[in-house]
Amino acid sequence: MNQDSPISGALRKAPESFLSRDGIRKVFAEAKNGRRDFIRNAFAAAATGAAFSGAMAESNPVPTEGGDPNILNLPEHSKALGQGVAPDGSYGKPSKYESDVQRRQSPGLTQTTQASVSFAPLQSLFGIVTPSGLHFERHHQGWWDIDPSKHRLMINGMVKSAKVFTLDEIMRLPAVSRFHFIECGANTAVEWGNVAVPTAQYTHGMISCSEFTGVPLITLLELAGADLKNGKFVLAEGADGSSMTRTIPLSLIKSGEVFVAYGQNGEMLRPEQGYPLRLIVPGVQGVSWVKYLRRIELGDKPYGTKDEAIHYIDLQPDGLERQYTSIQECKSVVTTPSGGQVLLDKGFYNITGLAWSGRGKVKKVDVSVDGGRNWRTARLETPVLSKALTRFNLDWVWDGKPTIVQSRAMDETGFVQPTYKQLRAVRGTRSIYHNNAIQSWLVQENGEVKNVQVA
Ligand SMILES: Nc1nc2c(c(=O)[nH]1)N[C@H]1C(S)=C(S)[C@@H](COP(=O)(O)O)O[C@H]1N2
Ligand SMILES: [Mo]
Repeated sequence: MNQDSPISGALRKAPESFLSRDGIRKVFAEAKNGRRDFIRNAFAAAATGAAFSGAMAESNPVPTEGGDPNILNLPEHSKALGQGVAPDGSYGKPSKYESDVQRRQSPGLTQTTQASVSFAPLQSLFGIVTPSGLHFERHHQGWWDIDPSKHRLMINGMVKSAKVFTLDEIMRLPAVSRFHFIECGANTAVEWGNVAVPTAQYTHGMISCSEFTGVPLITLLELAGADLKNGKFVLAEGADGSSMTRTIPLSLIKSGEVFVAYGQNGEMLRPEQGYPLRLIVPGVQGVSWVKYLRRIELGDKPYGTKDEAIHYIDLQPDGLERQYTSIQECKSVVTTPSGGQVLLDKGFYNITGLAWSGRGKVKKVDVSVDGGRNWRTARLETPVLSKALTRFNLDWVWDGKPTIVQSRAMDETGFVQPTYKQLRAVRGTRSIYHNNAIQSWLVQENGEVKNVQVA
């Protein structure tokens, strides 16, 4: 995170004034007033008989009589020679005008020696793929940039002979490339307590979607001579200090869905995402996607490791814990308009957002622009892929009055995303994880959008 950013500074010092609200408002206001200011300036100049001054004169050598100088004047970039290709051996970067599209840390979360979560800026993204540099992060014991030549993956347990693979050996095997979302079980957690964090980045930004490339885990198990008849579960273990260990049912692995990835969006995994090897467990909560994967053990019962006993379990109304709730249920969020954004004026807007389900494809997304009284079906953008983010869009004409915007997704199993009231009726009020309730954004009369909770 950019330590010099005034936005992040404000964030750390004054959580209540949270982020880009002001920045966004300023940008929108400038866009809106640009034309008016120009006309005003043009009139002022005409009245004093003076030429346009400073930068204005530079960019407006031709009298424009109130027209848009951005169209009337040929810009510098249309007249002169542009820059050459990026320096030899360089790696491309986004436009400098996009520099505030960043991962962000939440001032609301406990930070011990270092931050352990960063959120993806969902409100600024398009389509379904998360740029690798903006992928959310969750590190239980910090991240590492591991030397791939020294990294090893061991397959042991109920196998003929334990086998150790180097990365080169794994990359020789038949590969698959698939788009999948990864969502932390703690995504949207603070909303259980109606904390109402200000932006979609903080409410839903512990999700990302990439095209991952790697080798099905079943291939590696077969190469080690695994006892696939008597084996029931595998233990996946990471090589970082957290020794992240998770139990995964062999049935998921036998389907060929689970794979060991080295690729992400066309290049090698990012270090923050587990370079050089991570487990991809489509539809299952993020914690099972073990990063820096170093060992797979085949066994005949769940391992019940520390990470499974104390994390990612939900206390139910009856006092019992809900455990091994690993599938991420159907969920969606409107990303525009969303908290922290400001609508320019009444009129037309493209409502857009993301929907997903850990059980397969998203079948339908309905959107309400009146707090849930009426629903219209949104257009699903293609491709609609299983256990991947799905983009939806809907035409909307805002009448300028305060209103609440929501989305409600349904997946191919027929499961419909619940309201908070429905979810709490089943889960009570003591859950931390696995919140997939309908998100509400209040559009205020002045155009500012706020996070609100509707029961
Ligand atoms: N080895 C290892 N694997 C891990 C973790 C970790 O801390 N160490 N964090 C888990 C959790 S809780 C989540 S939500 C995801 C986060 O993946 P990301 O950082 O690539 O977004 O990785 C999972 N795998
Ligand atoms: Mo997580």
